[in-house]
Amino acid sequence: MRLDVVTIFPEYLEPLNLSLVGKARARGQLDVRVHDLRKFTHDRHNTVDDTPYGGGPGMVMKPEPWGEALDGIIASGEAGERPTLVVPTPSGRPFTQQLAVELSGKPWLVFTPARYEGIDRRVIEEYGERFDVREVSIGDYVLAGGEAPVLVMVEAVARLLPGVLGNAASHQDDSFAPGRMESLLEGPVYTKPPEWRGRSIPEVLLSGHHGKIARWRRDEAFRRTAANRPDLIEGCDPAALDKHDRRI
Ligand code: 6GU
Repeated sequence: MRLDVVTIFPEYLEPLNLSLVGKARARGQLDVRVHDLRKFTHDRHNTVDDTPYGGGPGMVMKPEPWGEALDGIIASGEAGERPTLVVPTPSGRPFTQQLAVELSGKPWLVFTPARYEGIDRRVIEEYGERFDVREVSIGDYVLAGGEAPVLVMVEAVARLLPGVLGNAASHQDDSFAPGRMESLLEGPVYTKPPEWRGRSIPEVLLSGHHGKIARWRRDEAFRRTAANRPDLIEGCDPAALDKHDRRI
C-alpha cells in the first residue's frame, strides 16, 4: 500500500518510522511519503493561510499550495492508479473500525491534515469530482490540526494489512471488529507471575477447561461493555445476547 501525507509539519509524522508502521515500511509492505506543503508556495514567506471570506476568527488554508501538491502526487502514480483522498476534519464522518477495514483494501491513500480553520472548500470540491474523497473525524473533540488523526488512522489501517501483524487471527476478535459475533469490548488479560503484590489470577484461567474459560471471557466482555459502553449493548441485536448476559 502507498500512503502520501501533505502537511506543514512533516516532523509531526516521524512516529511513522517507529514500531508496527516503521517495520512495515522497512519490509516494503508500506510505501509512506511525507510532503511539506510549504514547498508548493512561491512567495518569500511560504504563505499557506489567509483570512476567511465573510469574516470571522482564525485563518483558512489557501487552495493553490494544496492543488500543486496534490496534482504532483497524483501524477507520480502508475498510469491509471487513483488514490483515495482522506481529509481529516472534526466535521467529517466518524473514523470507525469498519472504515479502517475499507481503507486497508485500497492500494493508495493520500492524507491532507490541515491546521487553522481548515482548507478552502474548493479543494475538496475540485478533487471530489475526480477522486474518492473521504472527510473523516476521529472523535467528538477538537484538535489543533489533522496530523495526530493521520497517525491514528495510519496505525489502524496498517495493522490490518496482510502480513503486518504477526498473527492474522489476532485482529479477528478486536473490539469493534466488523462481523464480530457479539460487538462487545475485549475483557481483561493476565500474564505471569501468577501472584503480584498479593493479587492472583482468576482461577478459571488456570483450570485448563476451555469451555469455562470461553464462558468467563464472554461474561467479562459483557460486563465491561455494559459499564463503559452501554450504547453498544442498546444497539445490539437481542439475538446476539444470551441467557447469561441477562443475569449479569
Ligand atoms: Cl480529523 N481534526 C481535528 N483538527 N480535530 C479533530 C479531528 C480531526 N477529529 C476529531 N477532532
